[in-house]
Amino acid sequence: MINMLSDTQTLPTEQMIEAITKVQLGDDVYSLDPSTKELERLAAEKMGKESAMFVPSGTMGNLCAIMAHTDRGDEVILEADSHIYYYETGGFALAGLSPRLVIGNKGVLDPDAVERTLREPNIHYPKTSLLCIENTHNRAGGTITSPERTRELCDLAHEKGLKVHIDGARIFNAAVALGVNVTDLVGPADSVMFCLSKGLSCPVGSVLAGSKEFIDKARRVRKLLGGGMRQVGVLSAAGIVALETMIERLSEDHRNARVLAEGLSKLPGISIDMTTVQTNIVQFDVSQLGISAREFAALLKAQGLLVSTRPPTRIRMVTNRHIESSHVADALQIVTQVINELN
Ligand code: TLP
Repeated sequence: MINMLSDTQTLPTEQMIEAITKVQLGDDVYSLDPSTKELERLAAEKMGKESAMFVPSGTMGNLCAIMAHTDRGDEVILEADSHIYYYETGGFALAGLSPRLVIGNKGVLDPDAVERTLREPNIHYPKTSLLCIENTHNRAGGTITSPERTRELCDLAHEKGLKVHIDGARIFNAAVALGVNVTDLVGPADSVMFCLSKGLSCPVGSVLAGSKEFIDKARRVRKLLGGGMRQVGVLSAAGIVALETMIERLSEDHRNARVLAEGLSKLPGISIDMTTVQTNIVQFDVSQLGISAREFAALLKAQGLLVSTRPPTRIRMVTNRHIESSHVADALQIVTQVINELN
């Protein structure tokens, strides 16, 4: 099987497994787990933030962030197709928040559009206290919000009294693709969550970073959500290896995604917006083939290619460290064969 379901499919590297077996452990709820402390120190340093906290998932990291930044009843501004809104089981509702959606341009928010949603304080309106940015943007196909745009959005939000959280599940993909330091992408924001368990190949885990005061608050929220973990060094040990060894190689995933997208763009019946192919995600539409995404994915699976669907008619393929250029060629051959059999 060629598995392009997601970069979450990556397995730990040998170096990670070795680190996991040798790690010294303690109870992290009592702040006694040395490698978790080291991972959090390293992550905070990489993000240019005061403090950081390990969390079991990106979803929990985002929820800890939004709950630590807001009060019940507040309004949160989200991109309309954002992961937090779309795929996190409405966690903001648990926090008693109301979402205000702004449609971005291929996932990238426009400061003018955000400004138009902001209202003067008035007894009829909820207090708008948080803006979330997703970088890279998953449902838009791995698109990047630039450092300049991030700065503009953060300046606007701060001027209006809002905090800014970045869902940076794949922030290192954005930094590597742009050839910038990750701090250029997260510096102006109040908090960032990034995932260790995607392209960086860890089995489990994400990190939330921000000011010390914010992380202290988020730690209480993590405990509330049941995310206080004990000998979690077995996971943090892999996270340290990820931050030390797995970032730069993401460019290979980007190169493979580009080759894949170029190949797909030449196939009949496939419609792909090449401008969205900026990192390791490739999305395309199969409606011209007169078939649904689910049916198309089932045909690919029968030939040995796993992809995810964006119903009703879009397919997503994600490159990761287990996908080599020969797999890209094989995947293209499978897609071609399925299309030929449809005609
Ligand atoms: N994304 C997963 C699925 O949930 C769709 C994937 O396969 O892409 N933010 C963004 C932008 C994400 O893409 C994801 C995961 C998360 C947050 C949540 O991370 P986890 O899965 O660790 O809760």
